[in-house]
Amino acid sequence: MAELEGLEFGKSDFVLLDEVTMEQFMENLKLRFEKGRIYTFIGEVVVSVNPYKQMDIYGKDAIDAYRGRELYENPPHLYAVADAAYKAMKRRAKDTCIVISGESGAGKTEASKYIMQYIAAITNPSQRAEVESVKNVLLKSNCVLEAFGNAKTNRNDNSSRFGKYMDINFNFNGDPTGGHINNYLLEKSRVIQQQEGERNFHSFYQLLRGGSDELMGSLHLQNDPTHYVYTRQGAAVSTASTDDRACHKAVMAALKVIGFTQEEIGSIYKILGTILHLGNLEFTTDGENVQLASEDCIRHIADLTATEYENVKKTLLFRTVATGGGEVIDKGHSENEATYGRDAFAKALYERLFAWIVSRINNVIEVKNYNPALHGKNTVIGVLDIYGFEIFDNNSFEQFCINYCNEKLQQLFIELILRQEQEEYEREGITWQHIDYFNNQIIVDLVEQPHKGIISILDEACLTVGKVTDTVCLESMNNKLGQHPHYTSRKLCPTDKTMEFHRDFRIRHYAGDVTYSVEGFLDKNKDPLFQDFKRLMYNSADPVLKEMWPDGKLSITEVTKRPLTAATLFKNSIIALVDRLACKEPYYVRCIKPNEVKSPMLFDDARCQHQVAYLGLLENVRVRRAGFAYRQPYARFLQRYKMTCEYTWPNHLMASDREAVEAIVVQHGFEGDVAYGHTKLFVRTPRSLFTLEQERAALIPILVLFLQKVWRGAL
Ligand code: AD9
Ligand code: MG
Repeated sequence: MAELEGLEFGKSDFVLLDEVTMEQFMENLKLRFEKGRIYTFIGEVVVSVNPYKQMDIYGKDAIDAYRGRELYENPPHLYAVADAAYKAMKRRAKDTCIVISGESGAGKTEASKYIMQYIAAITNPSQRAEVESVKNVLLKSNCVLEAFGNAKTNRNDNSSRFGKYMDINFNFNGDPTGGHINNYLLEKSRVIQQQEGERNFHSFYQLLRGGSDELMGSLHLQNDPTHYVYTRQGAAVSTASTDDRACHKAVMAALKVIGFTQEEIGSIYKILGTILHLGNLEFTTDGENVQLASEDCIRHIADLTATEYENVKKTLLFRTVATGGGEVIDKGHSENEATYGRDAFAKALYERLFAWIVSRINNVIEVKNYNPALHGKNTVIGVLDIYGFEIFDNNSFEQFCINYCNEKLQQLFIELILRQEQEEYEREGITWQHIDYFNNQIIVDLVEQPHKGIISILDEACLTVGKVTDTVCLESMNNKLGQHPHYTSRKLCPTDKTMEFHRDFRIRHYAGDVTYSVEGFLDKNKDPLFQDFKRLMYNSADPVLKEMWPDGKLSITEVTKRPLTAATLFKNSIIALVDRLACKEPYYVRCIKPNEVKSPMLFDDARCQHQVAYLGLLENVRVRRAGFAYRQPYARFLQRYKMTCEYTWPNHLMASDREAVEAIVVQHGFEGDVAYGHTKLFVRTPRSLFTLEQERAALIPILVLFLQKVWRGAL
């Protein structure tokens, strides 16, 4: 058994605190952080504090120490949760999931990578080639998805700008056979615009810094991110913590390992090049007609997208519209429309590229030729790493969606850990002291309720014919939601002498108050792209590009006028995600960000306490302490442990299974550690069960020997 930590490192499980108070919780968390103990349990939940420095705790020795062990045998670690999820999946054929939550920069993505590395390390001991290849692709996919889906923000140099849920499939041996990645709402507005101090997606800088002369020449690009409008707006083209050039090499190599062909890799870079050229394209106007300031960019775009120069030019300056009489005409853009169209096109190109990369990876890792009748049940471990709760200086539609998603996940946590636990005790008739916790369902409803919620109001405004502006929509929200306890309307009239208009609303989220600027909400929700761009791409001679734009086949008269809005699509995907998680056995990692300045030394008490409070960790400890770590129906418990007790082996003569279970408990002397429910036995500490497990394990070989002798007739 690995050595457990001494008391100088604080309590390794918050359940062991003398008293469950915020002071004690924080004292323990801080002590452990300062002593380099970044993980602490709350029962099976791991609380993690971002160390902001490399820790020597993830090597082979650590993996060996955690492999196959019970949770409480080792100090708290991500590996302990990963192993618990894996064991439950393997021993009990249960689908499990590991939900990693916490705010931006708290360490979710790093945690998800360590968990995947652990699972990869402990599986496939016989090194079967096909399993190794699946593992390799699963691990390499992180590198590619981070390059295309992560960016430097003011909160995190490597912030995930998309949500990721990955299912890893296992065969009956417990070896990975494949997987599937679901991606959620990529923050595509970043392609065209970045706040001060932030960057576009890493992929652009990696290409511009790491691309060979030959590649750059073929893309008509210069090795300089400050040359491109789309990569220089945040005035932060470099980050201290990333080497773009080295990452470019690593991504190229990863793409090859995953199985992207040379042609496909070429197309990926051509699309990035196209986007950069689009950003540098300027329009001028003589008051009537819109012109291109320079045509060089068009030539490059036509070359990179394998389309005709004239078609590119026309698509950027005109759009096809169907008149009332069914006639189709070309209508010239205004300068604003042309700029808007260009940006929308750039965003859509990137979004589709990202979705296509994910789907290509999914094609490779999809479980093939799996026959449950032949191979046994295919089980799954899901790993969720999704953007954390965000409060920026300027919060827009993206933050609204991200924070809504975090509300949903908090709701799931409450549902599974807090509420279900309490309900089960009540159902089983176990004495139980009710624990109060804040149920955030009310905020979830504020956002998603049909007809009344914010998303519905937004959608209604988007579908209204005529010119509904963001401010009109805001007014409608204020009217309908002004009385809601978690919504604050800010009056639309000038509030002071500066004649400033409030164009924002505030939501009191479970994790804090966020003020959202409504500007751009409707547009981002409608997310329109002129059909002409889709047609242009569909008619590309580049098969990869063409594949990404199947809807470009439709002519203007065939296009569905009212596709689902971005918020509704997102809402539907998050509801589906929660359903998916809810039917699995959940394991939780709750990440905490110790300070705002990425320092390995600083434990900002107020910031940490705020996170502990909103993550509901104290309530979690209370429920856990009042509760029981294990529970099993009497019959199952008996079946497993009857061999450890003389009154129950091989069969008992008692009136009920419950009485037989009592006999086992009494014989092993842990009566004080259990409670008897109507249908189940509840065990407070895992250690009692562990004693039983050990005894059972010791008895099995003796029993096998005994049975062999019986069969041979020796007895
Ligand atoms: V966001 O919601 O995607 O913006 P995350 O994913 O929660 O956020 P991330 O895992 O990216 O945060 O961690 C931020 C940074 O903290 C990393 O880039 C590392 O520099 C640092 N970090 C996080 N966890 C660890 C760790 N276990 N060891 C060392 C870490 N450094
Ligand atoms: Mg992340």
